[in-house]
Amino acid sequence: MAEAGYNTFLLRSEDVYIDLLTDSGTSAMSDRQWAGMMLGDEAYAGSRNFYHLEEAARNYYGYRYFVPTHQGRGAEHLLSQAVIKPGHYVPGNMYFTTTRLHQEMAGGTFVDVIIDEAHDPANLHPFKGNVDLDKLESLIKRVGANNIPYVSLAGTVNMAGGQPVSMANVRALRELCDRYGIRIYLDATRMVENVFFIQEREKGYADKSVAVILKEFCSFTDGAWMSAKKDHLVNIGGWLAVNDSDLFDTLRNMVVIYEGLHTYGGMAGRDMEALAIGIAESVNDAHVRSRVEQVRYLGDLLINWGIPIVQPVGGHAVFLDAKRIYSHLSQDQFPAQTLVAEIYLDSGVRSMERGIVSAGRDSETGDHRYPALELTRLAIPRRVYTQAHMDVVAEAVKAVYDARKQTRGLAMVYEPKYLRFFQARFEPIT
Ligand code: P70
Repeated sequence: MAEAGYNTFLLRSEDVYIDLLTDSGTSAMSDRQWAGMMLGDEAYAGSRNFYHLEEAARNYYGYRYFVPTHQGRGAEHLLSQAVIKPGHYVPGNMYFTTTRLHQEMAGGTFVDVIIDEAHDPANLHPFKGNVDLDKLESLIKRVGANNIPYVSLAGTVNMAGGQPVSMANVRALRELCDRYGIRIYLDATRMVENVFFIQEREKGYADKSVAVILKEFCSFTDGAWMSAKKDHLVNIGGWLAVNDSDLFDTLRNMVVIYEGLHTYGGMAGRDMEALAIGIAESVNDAHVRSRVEQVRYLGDLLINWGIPIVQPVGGHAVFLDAKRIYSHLSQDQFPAQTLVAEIYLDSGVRSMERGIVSAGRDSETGDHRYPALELTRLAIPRRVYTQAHMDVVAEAVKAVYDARKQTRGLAMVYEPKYLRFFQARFEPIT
């Protein structure tokens, strides 16, 4: 830990026992996906794998035009540069680190319009990812619809603890945005997991398949971007899809500058084939259920032991409430980062900070942003770990929790300019 500056991003994976740093690019590909890897058509232009991929994305998400990218942030970059102008405001249901940075670098200001319940780890609202339509409408009235290029809507909101958006909410959001002529672009990275919660919790959806609900949800939006490294069960890949043909022209032109030709966007042909197959596998109802229920299994163990976590348990990860666990530490002693380090030291389990370090500094004042949520994330890769691994993780968290009163915080001794959580270094406060 000392060598890694108390930052789990700086560890070598061979020094990790159970790796819950992220569910991104870490899922296991199926036999069918691996078979697809053998069918790579590595032509520079017009690879057959590209057409399979385009067709799969269109089939399951329903958008008209498709642009491949190397991963999610490549798509965020293109969309942000194409539609955000300096002075614009981009409302969204809580920030995501890379998403907000790309929006800011294009000259926009991100405005959080998620419902208040999302900022309270203990609140049991079934759809804590919902947009607060009153907050959004008052922003529109304050800055004018012309200064809002789009609403940045995310399925299962990562920073809120993997919390879903309801169908009722996206439908109402569409109506509001139509009244003002504002577009909605969806971060579909974990939208399949969002759909599982709609199927489970929202009236009228219990008998509909994940695939059917997904298509309905997307129909209320104007386009989407995707980090395929999550829902789509691949190690690398992403895409952007929109309904507007002029915007598509712009994006398809930009992709050749930053990612690669518009028929590969930074992916190898074999990667596109594995991704096309992964899209179809991702909407299998039994798969999604077992995935989310594994996360819930871990969460329920911790809840039963009285350990404070974000509830309801989210789709891709269990989020520990470091603010409550280390209530004796101030937020600038980095409670969530401290918890990350302690869990690793106890058991070699790797997790990730999602609190003040991740939130970064205010671009105007230069001060830390102090987010209400100070969380440690245990993200579960798909199709990788067993229930026995979850038991080991739960026991590690319990051991660290039991020793909480003796635990001291950290000081940040190195801070990079962008996305500091990836490379920052810390030392224990003595
Ligand atoms: C994670 C990963 C990536 C991600 C995401 C959402 C909702 C876009 C992206 C970007 C990886 C990560 C990224 C930044 C900080 C920590 C970890 N999330 N939207 O572990 O996609 O990584 O493919 O460029 O969750 O949550 P990509």
